Amino acid sequence: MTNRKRVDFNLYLITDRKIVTKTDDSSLVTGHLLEAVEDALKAGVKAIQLREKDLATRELLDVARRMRELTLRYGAKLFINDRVDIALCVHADGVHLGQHSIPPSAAGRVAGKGMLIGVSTHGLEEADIAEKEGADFITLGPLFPTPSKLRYGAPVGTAAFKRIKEKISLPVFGIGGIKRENVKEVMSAGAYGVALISGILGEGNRKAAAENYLKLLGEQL
Ligand code: TZP
Repeated sequence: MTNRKRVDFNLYLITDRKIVTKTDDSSLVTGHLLEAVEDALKAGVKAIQLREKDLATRELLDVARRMRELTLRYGAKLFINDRVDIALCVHADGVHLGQHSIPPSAAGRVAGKGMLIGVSTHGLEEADIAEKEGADFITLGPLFPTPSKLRYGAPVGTAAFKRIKEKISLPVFGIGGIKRENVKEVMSAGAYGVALISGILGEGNRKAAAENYLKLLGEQL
């Protein structure tokens, strides 16, 4: 089966519980995050990445289990950021690796062929390595300025797509500062899809926002 067949989504929603809820009460945080993700699933989003990097392992496992139940109910794929062990425990569809995670080749050995492997990249060199090491898809960015520039680095701009598309054949998702207004530019630059957090989870009406992105992406096919 080719990569393109397995990566059967073009909108990739990444979680950040801190933009969903302002509460510090940890017993409420998980509920708020699940509710927010469910709004997106109701709109038809088919891929979620659980990315809650600062949660303790037990808490992360608990959220991951509940996120697995939820995504299965809506027929959506679940990816776990960085933690192959958690991904395996909850029977996630995939793992999403960063540049400091174990490399895709090692993740593949642990997780087996069934698990999809996504990798975050910031440019051609990292994209090339990710492909050679067995990634199934990559994210590229930040493309545009994001609220937390320090955390994600300087924007690489959509011009980076051209160089990457010439060299590698993996599906590439644009990430970082994706808004309704720039989806067309990103897709025209050669993206397979878009990955985002605040464009959906930071909106008042999350379901409507997700529907809007799906519609925009449908128009780009
Ligand atoms: N990796 C690169 S930019 C980014 C990540 C996780 C954050 C994307 O957040 P937003 O709100 O969609 O710009």
